[in-house]
Amino acid sequence: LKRIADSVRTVQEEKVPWFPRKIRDLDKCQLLVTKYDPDIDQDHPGFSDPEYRKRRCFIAELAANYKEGEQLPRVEYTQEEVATWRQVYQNLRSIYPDRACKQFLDGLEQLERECGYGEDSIPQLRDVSAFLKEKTGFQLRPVAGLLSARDFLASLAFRMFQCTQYIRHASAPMHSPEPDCCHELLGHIPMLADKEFAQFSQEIGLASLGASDEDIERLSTLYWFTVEFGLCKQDGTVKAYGAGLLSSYGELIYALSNKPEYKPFNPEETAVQPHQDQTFQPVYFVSESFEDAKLKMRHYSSSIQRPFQVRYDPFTCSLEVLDQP
Ligand code: TIH
Ligand code: FE2
Repeated sequence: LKRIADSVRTVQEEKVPWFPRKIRDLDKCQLLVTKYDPDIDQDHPGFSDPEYRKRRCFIAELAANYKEGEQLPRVEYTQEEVATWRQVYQNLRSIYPDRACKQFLDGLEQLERECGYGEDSIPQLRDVSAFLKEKTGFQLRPVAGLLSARDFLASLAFRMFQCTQYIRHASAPMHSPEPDCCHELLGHIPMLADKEFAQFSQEIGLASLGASDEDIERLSTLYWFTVEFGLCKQDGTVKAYGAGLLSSYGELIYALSNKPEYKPFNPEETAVQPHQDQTFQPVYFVSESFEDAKLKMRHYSSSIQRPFQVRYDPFTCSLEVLDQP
């Protein structure tokens, strides 16, 4: 009888994709997606700029060689890179007060006061990671480019956020089809300094561990329309909380104009909304509030079928995997 039970169990375990159980395992969560590569993609603004491509390779190397527990690499940014940052910062900073949600503005003000944020220099991941760790327990690690959804989401389960460190090409500061340090530092970091949002992010990560490819696809679509492109109501008006909006001057203006379509955030529907990442989104999802988005997402996540449960142990920064009775 025991042998039969064991074999049933093995069959079941084989169906569960590998997932990280401790923070060190994130060294194995580095599968990149080659998309918008300045070395391959002719439409990339850096394609015909060999200097830019060389620089990108250098910064990608730093990330590729990084191992958990090491100090985060510092990058000495060039004057041209800082000039791009300055332009992005100045333009966005001037429109945040009317368009960004409260949590974002609060986080950004703290970063400006306590972490050296400003238009004159590009913040270093090492300093930002230390800041976030104190605020919400989130930490950063460098990543060489666009990560696969499964690896990216898995790291969130450990309150680890994988950040690119190179900057967008100087010729296209107002919108980038791929993540860069402007997107990470201006779009994501201020939100990750908010406790409730940090919890929301970690919960998406926990729901993704060992999930089927289909469930990963749905979760990453939910992530896309919330963490990246989410809007929410605050004091009777619609504000942005999505990082893809908060790091793109062009799309932040567009998203809060009367041009795009708005739909109410509802995970079952949002999870299957087709989307693209080349240009502005045609549709955005609006949450009633953060609290509402969090509760709806939690309800959705609990409906995902997995033959085990996971619990994050903050003392050891590792996962406990519990078999369902
Ligand atoms: N479009 C964003 C920007 O211009 O900063 C970057 C990205 C958001 C989501 C994917 S890439
Ligand atoms: Fe992002």
